[in-house]
Amino acid sequence: MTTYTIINPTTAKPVQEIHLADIFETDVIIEKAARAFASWRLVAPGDRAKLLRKFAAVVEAHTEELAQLEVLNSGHTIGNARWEAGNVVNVLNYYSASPERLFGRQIPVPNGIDITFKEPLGVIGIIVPWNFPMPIAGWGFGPALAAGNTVVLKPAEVTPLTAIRLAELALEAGIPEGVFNVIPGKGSVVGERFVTHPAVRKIVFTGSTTVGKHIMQGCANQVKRLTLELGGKSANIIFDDADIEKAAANAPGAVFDNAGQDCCARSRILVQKNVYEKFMEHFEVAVKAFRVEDPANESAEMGPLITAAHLARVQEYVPSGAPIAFQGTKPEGDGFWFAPTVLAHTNLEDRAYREEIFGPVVSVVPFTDEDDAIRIANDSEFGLSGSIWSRDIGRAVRVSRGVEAGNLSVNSNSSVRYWTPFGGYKQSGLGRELGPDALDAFTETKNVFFDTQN
Ligand code: TAP
Repeated sequence: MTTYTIINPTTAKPVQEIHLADIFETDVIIEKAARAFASWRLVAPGDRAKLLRKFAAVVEAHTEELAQLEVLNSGHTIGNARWEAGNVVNVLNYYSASPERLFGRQIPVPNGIDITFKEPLGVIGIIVPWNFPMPIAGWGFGPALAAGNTVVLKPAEVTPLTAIRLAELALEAGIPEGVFNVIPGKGSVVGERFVTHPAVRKIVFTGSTTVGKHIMQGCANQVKRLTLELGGKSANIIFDDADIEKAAANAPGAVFDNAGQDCCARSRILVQKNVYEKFMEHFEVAVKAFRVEDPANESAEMGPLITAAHLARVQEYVPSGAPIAFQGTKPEGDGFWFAPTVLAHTNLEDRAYREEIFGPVVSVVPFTDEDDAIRIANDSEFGLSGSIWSRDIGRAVRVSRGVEAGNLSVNSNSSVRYWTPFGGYKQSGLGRELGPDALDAFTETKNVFFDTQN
């Protein structure tokens, strides 16, 4: 029997042993989900809606428990962890409206009537990374269940605790046995099996671009449906006409939130040359004031990195001699701590500038004008998120249209709103999650023609 020892990233101490499923156990659960599909898809739309609302209510009643579990397992700040549990509630409530609104179309055709139906796919395999265990799981299972699919979900090996609890809460809410299944295990075992098992009709994968490409190749064998949410190296673009103090005060949160372990982290800050010095002065004050501390403290703004191995990886991006402009603080002692670090690059071929570090490290680069800003922002294989700070509405519109990224904010660093579509350009992903159209990714369109001439 294979197990994994969960380590609390704040203390580096073991928390719990988790059994990792092998391929046979995975198959048994996939087959159970396939059987449950036959009845779940037939649950009347109003009843499925009620069950999802009940599931949301039960999760809401356990918000604090789930949040504390995420602090323990993932080192998330308690404020973030409460938001994350709340996001699952919101997503379930939002998509509970969908079963009763899963409309097809009646399309005018000669000699008959033509109707489209939105039909569920079957078993959906959701593969979740360790950086946002609850929200990323919910963005998949909320709309998937609403559309009438059943779900097998593999949490990241290192962060399974909240997903395991969510599956228990689903049963408590009355979601039938077999409809929502969480299978803790290795990506190379459970995740791979989702790709190869013919009963799994779609994969929703969030994680690294490297593993995403591998999964995409595997899905090709069965022309398996696939949504990919992958890496990022997003630009935070600050123009000279912006509120520089505000942009600088907000910039640490835009990249150091969740210790930079955020696919939407604005890990490249592009500042117009003539306000570069002013921005850096204010930014330094904000970075040094950013509270990196025990994530269980209500005042914490940043906690530790997820594992010792990840800490070592992040450290490699900041070798001695790295162009450090300034750094924030970190606690002493155990735990996987890395101080917020600001790099002022002159060489834009540096690994630290081009690659996704997934830690609290940001690069700051000057630019001359709008075209230069767009050119630098787009000079990346990624295209997930980003911000534009300017008081000039025309400029904000032009630059928003020019930047190749799926989710942009003007005079704000927010990325995720469950009401709006989320996903990446280029190697940041394929398809969109959330928003009003999410069920399109969990249904097939069936077209039926009725001949009225016979
Ligand atoms: P990965 O190493 O890619 O792992 C993600 C998930 O895939 C884990 O559950 C992992 O299992 C599993 N996996 C690994 N190898 C697999 C395989 N061969 N077949 C099937 N599944 C496999 O990523 P990570 O380090 O956990 O997460 C960080 C990455 O996720 C970053 O690049 C980040 O940008 C990206 N991310 C993107 C988004 C969006 S929305 N675009 C959101 C969050 C994170 P194990 O845990 O067992 O390895």
